[in-house]
Amino acid sequence: MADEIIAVKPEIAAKARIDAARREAMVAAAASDPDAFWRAEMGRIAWMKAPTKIKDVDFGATSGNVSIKWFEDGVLNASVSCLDRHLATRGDQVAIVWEGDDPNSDAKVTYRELHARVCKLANAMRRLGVKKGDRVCIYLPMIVEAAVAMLACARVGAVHSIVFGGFSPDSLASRIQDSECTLLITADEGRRGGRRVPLKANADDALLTCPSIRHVIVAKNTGGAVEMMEGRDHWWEAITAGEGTTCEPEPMNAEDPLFILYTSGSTGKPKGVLHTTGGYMVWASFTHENVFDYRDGEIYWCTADVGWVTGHTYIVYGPLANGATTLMFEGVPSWPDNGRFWQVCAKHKVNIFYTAPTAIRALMRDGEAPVKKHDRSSLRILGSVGEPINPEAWLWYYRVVGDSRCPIVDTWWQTETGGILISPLPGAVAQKPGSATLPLPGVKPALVDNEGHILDGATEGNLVITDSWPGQMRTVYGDHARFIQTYFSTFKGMYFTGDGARRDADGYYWITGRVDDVINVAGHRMGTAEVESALVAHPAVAEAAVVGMPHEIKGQGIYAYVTLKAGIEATEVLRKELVAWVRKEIGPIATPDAIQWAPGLPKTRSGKIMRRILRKIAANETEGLGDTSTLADPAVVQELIDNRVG
Ligand code: 6R9
Repeated sequence: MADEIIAVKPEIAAKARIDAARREAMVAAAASDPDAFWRAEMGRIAWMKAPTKIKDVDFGATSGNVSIKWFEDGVLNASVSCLDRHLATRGDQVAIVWEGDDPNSDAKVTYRELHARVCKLANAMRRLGVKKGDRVCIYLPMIVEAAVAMLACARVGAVHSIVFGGFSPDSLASRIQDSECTLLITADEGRRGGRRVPLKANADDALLTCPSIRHVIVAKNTGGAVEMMEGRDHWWEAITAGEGTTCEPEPMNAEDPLFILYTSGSTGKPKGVLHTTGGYMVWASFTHENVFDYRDGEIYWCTADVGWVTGHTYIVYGPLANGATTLMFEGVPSWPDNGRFWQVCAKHKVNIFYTAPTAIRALMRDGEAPVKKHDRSSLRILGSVGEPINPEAWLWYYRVVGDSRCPIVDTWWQTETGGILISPLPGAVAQKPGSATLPLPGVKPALVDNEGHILDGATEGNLVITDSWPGQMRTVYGDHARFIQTYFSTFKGMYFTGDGARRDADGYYWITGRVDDVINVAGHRMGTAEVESALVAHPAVAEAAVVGMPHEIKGQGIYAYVTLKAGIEATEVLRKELVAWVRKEIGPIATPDAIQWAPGLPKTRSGKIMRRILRKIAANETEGLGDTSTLADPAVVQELIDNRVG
């Protein structure tokens, strides 16, 4: 069956920033003279000293070392691009619309107010001794203070490391320790779906093992009771009260770090993905403006949390660099009822709406009525991110949410890429439901076989990017060897994404999902190794193997095979205890969906667990298990099939 094609409507192309001809011209310009192309694009952000050098990149094909530099002699401060330069032209324009978890609470913050709040906090941070290059951990809910804290870090040249508010004290502690943060910014409590999240209490737990932290700034959000440690903990209100509303921005080199964000990989602990200032800001601005076809005065809403990269680039840095009005939502799609997203769209007259497939699939279950109840006539562009969107969910999003009027941009990218790399441009590229379509101008994807040979034409393979783009990550914080090993050693001289993809005869990319041991649960990345190490830390567990399994709403669920220590009885009580244990160790997003007791795991004679087999059993695809001849003990497989759970 031919894929459905949704052509660009002429009225959309006519008004779009980029139509098909313009896109083609951009692709050609970026290919023929990349330096000239990016020299022109770098003007979209504010520089204290404009760069003269554009690109200096080595993917290590022959040198074995990887070095990525963009705009390397430029000087800037990211907060100036997001705030100061807008004051003269749009000081009274709303920068952030905040919508609370509680439908009766909201707030609007203008560019002028945001600038003042950022400066006050930045001044307080300097007074506490925070200097350029210091690492600051941010563990906040979706409140305006999160954006203020990020920009205040940028103001003083500190490197922020945001930890998602749903992570456990242990997960928070290991991230603080890895980058030796000296300041933590948190809140008393968060709110989500009518419940409270004890952020300060979690932070207190974490800080028992974090000697690098000298100060904690606590925003009052719910007013819930918290303990404050004399000398270490400061209320945000109090510490910023006497500070002035201007603050000298720290001059930063384009290649000075802007932030670290921890993300899961196939092995070991989460890695600190490091982004630098100049290239990241150019990429955030370029992609936000062009992919969403952003127009002055529009209300733009990305439903992500600032704890993930999507929140960094497409709630804060991209929209604010472009002088947009960005909506920040504290709540969840299902509370107080499953029409919340559309109620917020109607209330704030949202023009551009960007969410994740898992949310769409969950809302689809409830039918059209909760959507139709609310006025969505303000919507112009819809976006999707985080995982592959199945054509059925795509079409529901298109027809029901967008009334078949609004183009959908299915944006493929990663924490590592800083911003979108593969996506339709709404006025230029015909959409196919389920495909992220074509690379943005200046992006060079390719598909390679397992030996690294580049494959041509319509084909399927491992997705690599063969040349750099300004928003690319520069290193793994504190471990450049791991950076090279993870991303540039599988296929020499190319950036390996960890994803597999198909390319059709029109050159469209269809991302098929991770080809490594990373699972994508409701758009959140989880390393199977992380969940395994949490499980084996439990005293009853001898061994564990974790794989992803298909899940109707979340895309993938977590399926764990657990071998208990000798003499320990496999009970329902213990199963529940292990589920709660993993939640406590990592956080609720790592909750196992199924735990199967496994007296033995399928291993090769050299002792390697054969995950391919475990994935098939979890997916209930036990017909063609493939070659099992290398197994040390083939009988275990039948045992596991017979006792599959779910
Ligand atoms: C931005 C973000 C990255 C992984 C990535 C891929 C999956 C993201 C996608 C998509 C298919 C899309 N992914 N967007 N798969 N279509 N439009 O999600 O970053 O959390 O680092 O996850 O998510 O597997 O490799 P991150």
